[in-house]
Amino acid sequence: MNVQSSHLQDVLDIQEGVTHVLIVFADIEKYSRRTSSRQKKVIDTFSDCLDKALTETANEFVEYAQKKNVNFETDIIKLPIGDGAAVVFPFGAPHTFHLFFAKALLKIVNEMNARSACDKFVAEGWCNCHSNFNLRIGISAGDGIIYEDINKRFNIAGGVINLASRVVNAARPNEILFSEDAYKSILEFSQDKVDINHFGKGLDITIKHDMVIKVYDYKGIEVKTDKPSDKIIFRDDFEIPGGWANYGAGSVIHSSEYVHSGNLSLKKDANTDPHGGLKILDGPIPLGFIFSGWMYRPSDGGLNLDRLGIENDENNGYGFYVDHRKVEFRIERRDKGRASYIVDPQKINVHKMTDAWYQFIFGVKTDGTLELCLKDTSGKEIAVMSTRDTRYGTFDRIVVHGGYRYYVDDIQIELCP
Ligand SMILES: [Ca+2]
Repeated sequence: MNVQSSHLQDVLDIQEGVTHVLIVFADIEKYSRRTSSRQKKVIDTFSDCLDKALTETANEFVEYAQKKNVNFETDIIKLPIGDGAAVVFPFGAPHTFHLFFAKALLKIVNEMNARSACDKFVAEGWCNCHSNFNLRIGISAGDGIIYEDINKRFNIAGGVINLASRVVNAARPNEILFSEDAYKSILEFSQDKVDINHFGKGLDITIKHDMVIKVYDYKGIEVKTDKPSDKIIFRDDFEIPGGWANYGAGSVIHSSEYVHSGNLSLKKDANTDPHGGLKILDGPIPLGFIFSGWMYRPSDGGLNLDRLGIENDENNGYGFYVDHRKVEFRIERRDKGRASYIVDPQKINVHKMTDAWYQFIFGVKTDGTLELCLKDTSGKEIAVMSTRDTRYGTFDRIVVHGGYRYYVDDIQIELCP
């Protein structure tokens, strides 16, 4: 690490540690919402992004580094703090490294997010299925005190680092906020390199003890963030227990035995069809939606049918089953919870369905057409069926029926355009 930094050693020896610093504080949005195994992956990815952005910054300012005899590799201080990191440019004078670095970092992170597109992440700012993350960035500038910490690494103390952490707390995802000193400094000393029009009007924010500070947002960033599909009206990855009720004499519980994403899925247990579990939606939905998700039945899972339905408060509705013994499937109607067979079963195009996750995509169209497609984990279609029924037209719940035990994960309901 930067214990070999001759520049920082000089700051310690000659200036008693006091020097002008530029600080970029990056904070990962909703970090703690993730499972601990996912948190580790997110931090590793974040660390890679930091390194890439620092390399870009070092390349951009290579002439400056040579002229001033500083080394971006060893002289920049990186500190893991809270749900993110502070990057300190301790070069003794105002400059634009911090802004260049912050912009590069946001760009790298957003390109990475775009490569592993995830609806849940886009909708909620976090997910357990990918290592995507959004950053908030706070920038401060001023005199700080460099010291060697108990790990024998260079560290920083003083108001300027505390201020950076206050500023980042006021930032929104994908936003770069400057402290007042950092804003004034970059305009005064780097006029030729930054456009004043890129800064917003100062905003007063209250920090603790009713103290008010002024911050300025930097608008000169192009961040393309995908808007979540507003057609998705329900989604559950089962990472947060609760919200599901038992139906009849069956039970559903959050379980870590088999998962498609994260650490938990929903386990159907305790009794056979129609008993099971249910989730009441936020409001009633009409015809014209796609219900999709993943299911898994272990070969020692007992009774054979995985069976889901979309129903109303009288348990009238539509659904389907996958029969593991016969390796067949079929669309069905539910009349007061009892299954009515409106189409013949068909063979699934594999020898067995147990011990592997498979995806179901169940479309309920506005004209009463019901379509079911099953896919294996590689995305290959292994079963397709369609039929039509117009008896029911409004639904308000997802019901887990069938034999026990099997597992459901990553389900969603998307309204058709
Ligand atoms: Ca899950």
